[in-house]
Amino acid sequence: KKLGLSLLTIILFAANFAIADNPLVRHMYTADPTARVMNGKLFVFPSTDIKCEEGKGNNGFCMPNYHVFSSENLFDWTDHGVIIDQADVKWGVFDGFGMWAPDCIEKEGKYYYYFPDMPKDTTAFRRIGVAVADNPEGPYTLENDYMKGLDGIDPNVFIDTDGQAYLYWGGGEKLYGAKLKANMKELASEPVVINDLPSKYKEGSFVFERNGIYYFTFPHSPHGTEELAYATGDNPLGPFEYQGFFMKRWTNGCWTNHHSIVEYKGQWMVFYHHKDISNNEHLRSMCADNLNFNEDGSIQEVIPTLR
Ligand code: FUB
Repeated sequence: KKLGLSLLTIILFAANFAIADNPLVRHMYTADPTARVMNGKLFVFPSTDIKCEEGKGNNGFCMPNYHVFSSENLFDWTDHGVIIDQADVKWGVFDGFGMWAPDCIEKEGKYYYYFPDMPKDTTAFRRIGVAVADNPEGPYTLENDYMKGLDGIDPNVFIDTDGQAYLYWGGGEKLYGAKLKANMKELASEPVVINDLPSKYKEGSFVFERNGIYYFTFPHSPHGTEELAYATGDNPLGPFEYQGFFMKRWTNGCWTNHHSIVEYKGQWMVFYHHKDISNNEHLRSMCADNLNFNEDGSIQEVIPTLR
C-alpha cells in the first residue's frame, strides 16, 4: 500500500513539475519563444541565435531567420524548418541579422506572423513585418512592405473575445499598443503608451486574458537582468495595475528573458529562454514550465527548470 502511495506521489510530482525536458531543442539556438495552440497541437515560434561574425547584428545578437516547432507532448519536438529568412524580406537589410522576437496568431483559419527586421530605408532600428499562411508551419507569404505607423521590437498580438485584435510592441521605458484592422496587417487606431507600468527598461509584451482579467506581461529590468513581470486590467489597452514579477531575473549572466503564456490540455505554461546549453547569453535556448494562478488570479512565482 505504501509503495502504491509513493508511486502515486512520484507520478503526481512528475505530472506537475516535469512538463518538458528543458531546453526544448538542442540542435540549434532558439530564443524569444511564442507558444500557441493551433489545430490541437502546441506550436512554438522562436527566433534563431547564431554566432556573430565580426560587425554583424546588434547588441551581440545575430538572428538570421525563423523556424517553427511543434509538439504534442512537450518532449518530442518537430522542427518544421525555416519559415522566413532575412534574405526573403524585401524591405529588410538582407544580412542585417536583426530578426528579433516574433509572434504568430490564428484568425479565421489564416496564420499571421509578425516579426521585426532592420529596415533598408534606415528610418528606424526595427520595423515590423507581417506574413500570412494557411497552416502554422507555412509556407508564409510576406507582405512587400513593413507595417506603417509604428516602429520598434517584439511584436505581440492578442485577439479579444469579441474578435478585436491588438498589436503590442516596443522596448525601452515605454511599451505601446494599438487596435489592428480586420485584415490584421494595418493599425486601426493610433498607438498608445501602455499606462501604469513601472519605470526602467521593458520589452517583450505578451498579453492574454483569463477569467475576464487582462494580463499584460513583460520582461522588466529594474535591477539589471530581466525578470518576467505582469500587470492586470480590465481592458486590452489598459490602464493596468502592476503586480510584480513571476519569474526572477537570471543571476548568471544572461541579460534577457522573453516569454509567452499559453494553456494547453488544461495546464497553463510559460515559455521562456536561457543560455542553458551554450553558457553564452547571445546563444539562447527555449524552455517551458508550468504556470499556476492563485484564487484571486495572481500568478504564482515560476521556478525555472534548467539543466
Ligand atoms: O532576441 C533579441 C531581443 O532580446 C528580443 O527582441 C528581446 O525581447 C530580447 O529577448
